[in-house]
Amino acid sequence: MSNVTKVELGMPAKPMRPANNGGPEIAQKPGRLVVVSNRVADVTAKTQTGGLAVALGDALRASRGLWFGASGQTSVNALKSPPKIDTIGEMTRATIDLTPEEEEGYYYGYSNRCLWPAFHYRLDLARCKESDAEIYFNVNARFADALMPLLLPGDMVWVHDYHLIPFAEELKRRGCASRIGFFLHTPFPSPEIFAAVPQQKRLGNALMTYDVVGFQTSADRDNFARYVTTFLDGERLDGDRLTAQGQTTQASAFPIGIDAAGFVRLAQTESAKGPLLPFLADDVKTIIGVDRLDYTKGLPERLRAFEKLLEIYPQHRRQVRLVQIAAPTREELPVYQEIREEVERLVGRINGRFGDLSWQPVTYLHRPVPQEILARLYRESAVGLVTPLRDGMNLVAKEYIAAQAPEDPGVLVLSRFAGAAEQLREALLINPHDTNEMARALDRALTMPRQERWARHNRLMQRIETYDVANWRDSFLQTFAESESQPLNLFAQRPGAA
Ligand code: ADQ
Repeated sequence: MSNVTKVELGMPAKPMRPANNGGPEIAQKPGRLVVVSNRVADVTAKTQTGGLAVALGDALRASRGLWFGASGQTSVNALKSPPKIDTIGEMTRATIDLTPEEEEGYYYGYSNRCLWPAFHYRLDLARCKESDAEIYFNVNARFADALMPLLLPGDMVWVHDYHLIPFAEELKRRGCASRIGFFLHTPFPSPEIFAAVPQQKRLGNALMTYDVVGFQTSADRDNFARYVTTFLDGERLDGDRLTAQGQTTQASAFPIGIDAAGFVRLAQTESAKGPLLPFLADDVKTIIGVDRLDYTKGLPERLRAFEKLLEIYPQHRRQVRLVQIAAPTREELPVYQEIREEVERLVGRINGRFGDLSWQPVTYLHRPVPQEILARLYRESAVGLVTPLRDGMNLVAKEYIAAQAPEDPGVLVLSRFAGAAEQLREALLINPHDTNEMARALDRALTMPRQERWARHNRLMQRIETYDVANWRDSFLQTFAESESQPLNLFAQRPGAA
């Protein structure tokens, strides 16, 4: 089962190189890597926790590259201020501040009130205001103005995520001849959903100006291809190439992974320290959930499924607990305040309904938790419960698998609507909208014989180790290195473009 074919996953049947056994391949390629993302990871932090930040940081150091993005600070003078440039060892970091109006319109407004919900199939929550869209396109143009003087011939510019869809078009409009690639960390929704975004043509055409466009899954890539053929009058060429409006791009799936070997080491080291908390030392089995507190993550659905488990399988009462770690996120937006209230109301209801003086069914923490603690919690938990309504990939599912003790592993219960479900087929796959199905899957996970747990975990682990974060990076960079920079077709119909 570890041989995942190209047809199934839209990625090479063999990994680009064995996992985690050498430096990034970019080291042998000419030209610098330039990473562009909304926020720049703190590459000076003594302990880097994000696998993504470490993987990109390694590639940037190997090519003496540059990481460019917003600083996370706002300033009323931002429009007049040049980028702040720091040299950090062998790489450079360049950041710019946003004005408060830009942060509101570009980040909270268009990116997180329009694109984030729309890409997660939540058109009911999508507020795509034209005034926010203008600020979004203008911030992308300003980012391009700031980056242009810092680019060198031969650079490969790798742009990340939905905040920066128009970035390649803006760079090329300014005469940039570098190859420019894009990776979307969220799902790409079905064409009918994407076409409901008022600025869809402008965004779709902008994506076509990239030389490579990467998606998390083959389903996302196929959605984009269908959008291009149906709504942009484009064509699907051989391989993964698409053409529309005089632009041709390579659109492929590159499923993101974790630093699997690093996570295994972390979980092993931490587990040697004994039970994390006294309450985890008892015989009660733990179901663990770890998420940003986002409405896409299916937290109310998860809590209702746990409640249903206690309701229809009374034998699990006092024998199981749910530990839910929910990190605060985008709290300025009212919809995030509402989801928090709903989650906290459900936690209170379940604890009030089923708990007693010696057993609390749900332990809920509304804060981020350090990775070493997470690794230990995963390892001590009999079930990892990952129930997004939609998710680009979901790295928590992969971290849970990596943290298990191989001889006595826990069971992953995973939403079919997480990108990770395309790869992690030996998890118990569930529909997060079906409370009864989830409750049954939880019962099955809690009572699964050790031999079956072992067999499932073994296969999942092989896949996670093979398709780790370094493999994701190197696969993308290899495709990117083989691509050619396509010039901007200035005669194309570009709705809304200046
Ligand atoms: P996210 O939506 O943030 O990322 P996810 O992949 O689940 O989602 O998590 C990213 C990281 O955050 C994981 O390493 C996880 O451990 C950490 N994390 C989550 N909750 C935490 C908590 N309470 N405390 C501490 N750490 C926590 C977006 C997309 C995903 C995609 C990633 C990477 O939405 O679908 O998998 O990018 O491409």
